[in-house]
Amino acid sequence: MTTRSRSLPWLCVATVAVAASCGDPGSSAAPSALGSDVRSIVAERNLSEADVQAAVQTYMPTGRHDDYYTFASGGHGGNIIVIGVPSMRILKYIAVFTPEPWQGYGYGDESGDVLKAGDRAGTTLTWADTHHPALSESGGDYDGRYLFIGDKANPRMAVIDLRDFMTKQIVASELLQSEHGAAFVTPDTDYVIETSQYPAPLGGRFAPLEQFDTEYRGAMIFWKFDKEKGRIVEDQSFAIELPPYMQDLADAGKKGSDGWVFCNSINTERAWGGILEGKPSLESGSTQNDMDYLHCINWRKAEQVAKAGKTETIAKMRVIRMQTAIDEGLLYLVPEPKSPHGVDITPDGEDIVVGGKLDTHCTVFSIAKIRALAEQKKFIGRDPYGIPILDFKESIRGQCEIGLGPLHTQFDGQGNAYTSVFIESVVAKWSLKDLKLIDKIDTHFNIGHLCAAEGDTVSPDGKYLIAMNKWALDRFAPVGPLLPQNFQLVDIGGQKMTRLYDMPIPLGEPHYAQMIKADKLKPIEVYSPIGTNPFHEGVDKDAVTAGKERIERKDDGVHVWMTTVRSHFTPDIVRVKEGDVVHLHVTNVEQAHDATHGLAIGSHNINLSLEPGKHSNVVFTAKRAGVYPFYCTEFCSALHLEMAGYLLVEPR
Ligand code: K7E
Ligand code: CUA
Repeated sequence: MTTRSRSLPWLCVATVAVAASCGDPGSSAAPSALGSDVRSIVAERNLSEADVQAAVQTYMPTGRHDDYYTFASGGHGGNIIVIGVPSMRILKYIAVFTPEPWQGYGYGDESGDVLKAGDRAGTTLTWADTHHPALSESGGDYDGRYLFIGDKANPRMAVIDLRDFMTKQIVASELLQSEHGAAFVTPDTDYVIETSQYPAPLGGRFAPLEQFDTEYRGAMIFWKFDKEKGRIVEDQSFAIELPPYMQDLADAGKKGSDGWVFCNSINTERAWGGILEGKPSLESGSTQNDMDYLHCINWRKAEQVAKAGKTETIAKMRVIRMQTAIDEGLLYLVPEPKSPHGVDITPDGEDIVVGGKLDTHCTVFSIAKIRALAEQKKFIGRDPYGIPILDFKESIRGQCEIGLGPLHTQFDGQGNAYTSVFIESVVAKWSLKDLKLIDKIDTHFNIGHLCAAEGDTVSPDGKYLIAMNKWALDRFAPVGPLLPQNFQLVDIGGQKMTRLYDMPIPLGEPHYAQMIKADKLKPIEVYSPIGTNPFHEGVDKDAVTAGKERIERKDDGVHVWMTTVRSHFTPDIVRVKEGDVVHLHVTNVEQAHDATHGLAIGSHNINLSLEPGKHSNVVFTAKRAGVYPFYCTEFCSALHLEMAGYLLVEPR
């Protein structure tokens, strides 16, 4: 364990206070002997000075809020975990690609339509593999308005509104069959980027593996984002066809490099396995070359090319074909050390740091050098598809010896970079200026990504870093063979890094997170005006006000306009006939902060979360005659249990 040789002045102060209070005969009921208590607790619990220091740095007294929000992907959970820093308290799970009962996400109301838009190939998906959340940016800085995340397994992109922490949109393109370089935003969130990982014929067609080189492709999708509406505009989005290498992570240029996007690739060998067919496995076939290719894409130029109509439509997506991208000078390759992984642009927008999984270095590419070579058409050759290749040595500023297996890099705004080193299980701190190693701290264990405060912006904060470790091994009480991952909070405020907190993550493998200053977010407290539908614009056309509740039979079924208020539903009896289609329009007419009601209808898989002011619409068929109690699923008042009613389905 690393210890910090800082003394604890407060202990001395407390000791003085104890001495003073003990000397006062009239103070038997006065404050307890805090100093000696703390000391005995520290001794009893066998804590070191560094442990106490870490506890004090992360402890939040009741009611005090954290300085930062961290938005971590929930991995297999298909959701997002919201974590307060430095306390590492979980504040919320945001349901994204998977139904979530408490939030009523996917249990009756319009959230089901959001989820349904993510169906692929006619299949309803109930899981996702979320990797990289991306906060919306303005001028290269997190603006606290939106959050995006993709699904590696089933290429989809989600938009989350940070006013109410709800997923508002999911778009899915059949162009890709897997993705990984997602989500990444351009510095003003004009586009949200989603890049394929495992090549496949574009658009979901079949082609045999023997036609891998000619028929299989990668692609980078630029989802157009409308910041005012808070939605992706599908018909203004476009894609660029890429060669059948395995494109990996991506990052968008900023400041001087705004307009460019950079993407790693692995498997430039174009291996596709075949262990039982006498071919080398993918892992060996894909690691033959000494260099893979960094893809450099001029997206501003690409946007113009797409606008000029030089595209082909595949699976409803406008695609700039590879030859067009070459002819228009918007796609270049630069060799990068074998099996790269992280690609991270420095806060000044001048360099790209690439980590090589099978290398010991971080390679620092100079974007100015890359652009100059591209402009001068100084190519060392072309790949099998005719894409120009720039010279490696002439593209880089240098390399920093890091350790075994450098992956991802974050920044602190003080000119330092922090790189996760997977095989060595450390975070390495190094200087961007002279590319020299400064410090290393152990992680437990096998760190993947790391996330620094405002670490992907033009002005990182430093202060905190979270090491997102894959393995937890002995860190927590055993829970059987499947272990949680381990987030470790690290203090990066000083010259040397110190570890502050271990947090188990028990719902999936998170991969990446972003940390934003808490005061940048302005979440709403209630939906206002009353009747707001979070999935539509403004007040719902079927919003109900007190006194206007009613039940009407119409051509399309039975419509119920209902209100909720502590502690009753109006109406509280709903009579329908077996086989009726029931349209529920429910408004929570409360405006008191936290006065949330639920509406559960047994045996119908319906559970709504009705936050104050919210309106929800539900359509269901009363398939079976019977008596179904419905009730409120949030403990909203002393008479919450009495907040109930009956759905009576009369036999035909
Ligand atoms: Cu390194 Cu998906 Cu960003 Cu995992 S990826 S660690
Ligand atoms: Cu409303 Cu419980």
